[in-house]
Amino acid sequence: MNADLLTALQAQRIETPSWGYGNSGTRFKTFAAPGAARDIWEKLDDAAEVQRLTGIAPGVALHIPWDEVEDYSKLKTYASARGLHIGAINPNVFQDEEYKLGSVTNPDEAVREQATAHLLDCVEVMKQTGSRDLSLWLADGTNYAGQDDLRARKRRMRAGLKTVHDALPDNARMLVEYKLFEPAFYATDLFDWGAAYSHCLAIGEKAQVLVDLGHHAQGVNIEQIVAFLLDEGRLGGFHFNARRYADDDLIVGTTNPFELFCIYAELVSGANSADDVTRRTAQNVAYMIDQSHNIEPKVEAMLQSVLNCQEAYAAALLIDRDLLREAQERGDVLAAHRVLTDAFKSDVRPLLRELRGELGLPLDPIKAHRDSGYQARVADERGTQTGGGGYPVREKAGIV
Ligand code: LRH
Ligand code: MN
Repeated sequence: MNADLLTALQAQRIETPSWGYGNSGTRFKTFAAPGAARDIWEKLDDAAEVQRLTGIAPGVALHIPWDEVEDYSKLKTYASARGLHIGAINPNVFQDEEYKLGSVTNPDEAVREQATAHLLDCVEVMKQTGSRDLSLWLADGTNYAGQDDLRARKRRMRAGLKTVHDALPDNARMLVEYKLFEPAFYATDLFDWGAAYSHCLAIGEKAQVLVDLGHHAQGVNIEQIVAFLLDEGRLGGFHFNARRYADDDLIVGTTNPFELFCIYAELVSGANSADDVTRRTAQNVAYMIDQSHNIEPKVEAMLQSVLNCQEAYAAALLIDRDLLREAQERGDVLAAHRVLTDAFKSDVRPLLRELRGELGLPLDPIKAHRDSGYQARVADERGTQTGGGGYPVREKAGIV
């Protein structure tokens, strides 16, 4: 295998989300999965299984307070004992009653202070876990025209983000995640890449944009947003998942594998750029998965997700960049397009088996996971925790 290819594939890193290992669902139902992780310790055990089988997923993102513990240094030790490290810290200012009308954008100053205090608490958690990234998604928005002053909310947002930005330790970053809608259904305060980007420019160098693949309107060209933000030096990271309709949070690469390939193609192009800012930005992108596995076995779903990212990256690395540039420069539209589709259509699985062989990893991680009996063992040890979520069943809701 060509040395550069081997080096690039060995250096690939995909961070898995703690919340992807636990029970999760929709507003209709959360089905209880046998052996689903019940707390952060079991979520780290499951992440260790994914890392054992892939070698490219040592980072685990936390969500606070879902993963809150007394002693984060104990959590850090528990993770490193399993070949893992604690990755991005995700605050949560979207579940407390006070946040109905917003968190840092709330008309009520006391609520804004409460939200900012939680975000600053998460900065303290970063210091204890040694995390580089504070990953911020804010559900803030409105449901009806006139409900609140949209420009006033924009200014409150910027002030809140600025306060947190300025509290970040050196070498830390805040990743600003945008989303078109849900749970707000009229206006979301961080509604698209442009809103996130302009806030990042205004609040400081440590602020970068996070692209969640499920947070765009239908038909949006996500790889173009990626190329733009890379070239601006403001692409901080991804929440990888897949969707057909809205924020479906399905396994990455399952609904539109060509889109995932094109995103990786822009990242490989950025990493090979002669422009220092673009190249450094590409080399510092945080690749994170953000999914909810409502019907799939959680660990195998996460494993499949990491492998889908590995395959998309491997194919993007096979793009003949000189041939592509030549065709682009002479305006040979279809020849240029075929350079990309030839790489996309190449079967990278033999190459990845060779890579795993060289790294002493199982050649077929899914088969190795199934043969390991891991799922049956944790189902036996952990049992089945009652699912939740969804509308109260008719009786309890007193609906006759
Ligand atoms: C919001 C989101 C955000 C997370 C949540 C679990 O839709 O993508 O990144 O906090 O999912
Ligand atoms: Mn997300």
